[in-house]
Amino acid sequence: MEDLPSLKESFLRESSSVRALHDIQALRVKYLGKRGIVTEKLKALPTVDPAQRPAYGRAVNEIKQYIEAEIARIEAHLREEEYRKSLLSEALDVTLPGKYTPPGREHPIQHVLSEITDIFSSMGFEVGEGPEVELDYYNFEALNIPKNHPARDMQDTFYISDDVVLRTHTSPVQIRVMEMRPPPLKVIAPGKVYRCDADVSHTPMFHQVEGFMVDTDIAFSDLKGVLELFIHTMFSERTPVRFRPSFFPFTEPSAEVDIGCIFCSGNGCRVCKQSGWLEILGAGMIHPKVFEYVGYDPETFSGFAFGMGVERLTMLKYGIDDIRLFFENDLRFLRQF
Ligand code: 2U9
Repeated sequence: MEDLPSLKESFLRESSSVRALHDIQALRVKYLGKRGIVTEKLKALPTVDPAQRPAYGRAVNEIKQYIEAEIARIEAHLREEEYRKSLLSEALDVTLPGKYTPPGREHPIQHVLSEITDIFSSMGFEVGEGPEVELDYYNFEALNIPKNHPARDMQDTFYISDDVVLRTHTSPVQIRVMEMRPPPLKVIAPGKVYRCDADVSHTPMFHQVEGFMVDTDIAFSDLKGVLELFIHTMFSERTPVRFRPSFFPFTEPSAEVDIGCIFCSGNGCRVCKQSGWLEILGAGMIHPKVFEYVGYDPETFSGFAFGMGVERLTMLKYGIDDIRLFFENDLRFLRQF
């Protein structure tokens, strides 16, 4: 009984010097823990003189309750203080400027591809799609490109196996469309194509837009009308257009299409190699053999087809002299468009 006041006193002294939450925990263990001073006093209760035991028990319990309440009060105070400090140290200044993430933009090739697609869509052409890993049959055979044709050489074509290739043009898409649907048809096939070639004007992968139209009575004049309208929309209404005879296995007759040089207005410069003209398209009337492969009667139907390389067109449109710039992802180059 006698040492109970000094117990309270020592607790008061120690608790007044508590500054942090871990100190309060130590104090709790010291006084109220399993072997704490107050706990030991309660454990000693049976050894106390039975006459004094109730008074002793009450006194110890009173001290216990007092210490419990004090510890809870100090702990709450410390927690509150800690919270206040964290509010100050972790304060967020919502008025500071954010970190700038520049928005991405369309790649120039994708931009020109969309431009081409939009022009043909406005003329009523549908957009067709097909596999980039293609059967030799669709890529060559059905397009009247015979087994001994140089385009089939390993030097020019990526072979996956004897009869599977990476498509070298998007024409197989058009064969697949014709196999599935009867005329009349007006379809363009934009997409990636692959050729085993690499220099300033060739990359192993590039983009093409090919297109065709089949119906009864389609004439070369229809081809001229469609391509002239395309060129005049893509470049300018005043751009001169010229058709030159050419050869493709899948068209007969065939033509290459030139526009008056947009850099020197036809006077002759470095880009047009002093000729005044730039070649931008290949085209022709679909070969009767191709119609036979897809099961169309060449006596009933006729059609035209054309093809263009998107990288080449983009280079001409923006005066770019190295095709590899499109694939290096140098932002200084890409930001100019
Ligand atoms: C079918 C029948 C005929 C598509 C054509 C061209 C001419 C042509 C090249 C231009 C540059 C491809 O990117 S390039 O190397 N294309 O010259 N393409 S006629 O003829 C077809 C297509 C599909 C069924």
